[in-house]
Amino acid sequence: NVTITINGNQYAVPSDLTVLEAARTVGIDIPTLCFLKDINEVGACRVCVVEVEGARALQASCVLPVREGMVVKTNNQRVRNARKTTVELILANHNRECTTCVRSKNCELQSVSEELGIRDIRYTGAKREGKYDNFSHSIVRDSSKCILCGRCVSACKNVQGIGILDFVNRGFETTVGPAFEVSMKDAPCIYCGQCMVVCPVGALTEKPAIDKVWDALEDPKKHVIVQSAPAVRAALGEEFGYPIGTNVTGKLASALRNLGFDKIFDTNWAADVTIMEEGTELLGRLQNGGKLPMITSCSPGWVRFIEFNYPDLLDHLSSCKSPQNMFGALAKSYYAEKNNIDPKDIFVVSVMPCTSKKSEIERPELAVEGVRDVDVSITTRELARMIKEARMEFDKLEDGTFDPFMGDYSGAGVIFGATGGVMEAAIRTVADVLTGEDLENVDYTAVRGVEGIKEATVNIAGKDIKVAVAHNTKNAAIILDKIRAGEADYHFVEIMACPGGCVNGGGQPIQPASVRNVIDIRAERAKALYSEDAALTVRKSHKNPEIKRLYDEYLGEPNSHKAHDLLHTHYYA
Ligand code: HC1
Ligand code: SF4
Repeated sequence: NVTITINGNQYAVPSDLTVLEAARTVGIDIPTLCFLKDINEVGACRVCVVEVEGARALQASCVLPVREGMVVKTNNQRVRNARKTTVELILANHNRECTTCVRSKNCELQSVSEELGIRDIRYTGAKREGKYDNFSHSIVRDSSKCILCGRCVSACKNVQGIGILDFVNRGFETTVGPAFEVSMKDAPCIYCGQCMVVCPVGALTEKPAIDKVWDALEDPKKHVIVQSAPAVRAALGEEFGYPIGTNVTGKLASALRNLGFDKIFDTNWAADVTIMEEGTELLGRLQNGGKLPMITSCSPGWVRFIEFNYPDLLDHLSSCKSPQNMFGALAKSYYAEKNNIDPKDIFVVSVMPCTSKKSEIERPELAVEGVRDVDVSITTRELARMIKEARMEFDKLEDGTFDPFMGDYSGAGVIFGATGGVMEAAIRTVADVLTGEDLENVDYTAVRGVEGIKEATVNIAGKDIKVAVAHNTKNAAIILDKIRAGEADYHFVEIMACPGGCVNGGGQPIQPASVRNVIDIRAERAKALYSEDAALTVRKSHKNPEIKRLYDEYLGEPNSHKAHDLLHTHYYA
């Protein structure tokens, strides 16, 4: 410990803290804008300045280590004025269309201005001209709102190991964007959206698609079906004041029903289908000397990453479409046929924790005989906006259920949304198939948790199956380098593009730095899924009666000819 004086009072604090952290441990908050723990610790915005005895200039507290005997003032006139000046200068150069900004009420610049009591802006002058780029299917970049905090740059470069975004131009013209400010559509961006969820303002947002959903719901000719992804229910509640990690499956179903969809189905159901197809593909590769390790293909950001960066390894990817697209393909074939509806009249909406899914649905090779699988994909955040627009009181909704036929799911389908979940779900089924038994233990905890890379050996029917799980693309690259070098002896690998898997996807509710700095939102949201899994009676995909029916009455066997036509795909180098 060291002794430090903050605002005239002495405290003993751990010696490895910064002044910012030390102050917070004793109940004194210092405002920040650019700081994001472990991701962006650069002291760039200077909103967190403090006065330190003996130092002439004010110091950025987020990067200033505590020292024995240090005397700090966090709240005198000089400090307050400096912070106000800094924020006013940012505001003077900011496109302040707050009332119509998608981040209004969830904007850290807005909060900090309010907390500092800024009522007018003393600076006027030229504003940097902004670039507005909405050409991709996933991301909108509006540099007129960028405050140059660098969080997105760090998330893309240091967390994801990609580096699409960086500071470009100089001086007054400095901005953040892809090299040469090309469109995000033309950069090798994987659309993971990890830059968006750390953006404190409205400079990076998802490409909105709500209007297309409202239009479809109004169209009497359309039969509108909604599916929602496993991870949505683990985070949607945050938009309505629930604590992080609350599972809101029942309210989600009721909200979707109130919005007027014709059928409320579940991507979890399609996750069970994926396990049948992918598990069978794995068994086939193991038995017939196919390409190993086989790697999961459900995370579209991850698929883009391998296509851009490791095209020589594409034959390791499972040929399975993602659950999102399997669902769409089956809605427009199996469901259409059983209910005598023309597939052309069916409109499939997906609610996803993901921004890359918006681009995935546009991949032409995923269409079946010219009919696309999914018509519109919206994020968890966009669904929350629809619920608010419809003026539902979310917390007062009764717990509802999804519709039968494509809405019942196993616990295996639920855990897809957390890193390691697809692997665990697959092992549950593969183990039963290989042993010919109904194994009682279904908890493969070695592949759970937020460690970057997890490895395990599972002994099934006397055979050792070696597996690995990686989340975020920086960790994915480590595994791929091993495979490329011939140093990996895994049989099966799960990769998710986002840190923590889909629960922390780029389309999930945005938590400010003040929350992200103290709570591991990945772990909390994952718990919401593992507890739902544990509470279900059916926890293996192949035991789901609706899945048995799908194969008995429609597809025949997993990996059958029909299954291949509808549920499998190929990739591009
Ligand atoms: Fe995911 Fe998946 S788990 S990719 O994270 O395989 O987005 O939730 O829907 O498709 O099921 C996302 C989540 C999601 C697919 C499934
Ligand atoms: Fe980087 Fe992902 Fe953002 Fe693209 S979407 S710029 S890859 S963080």
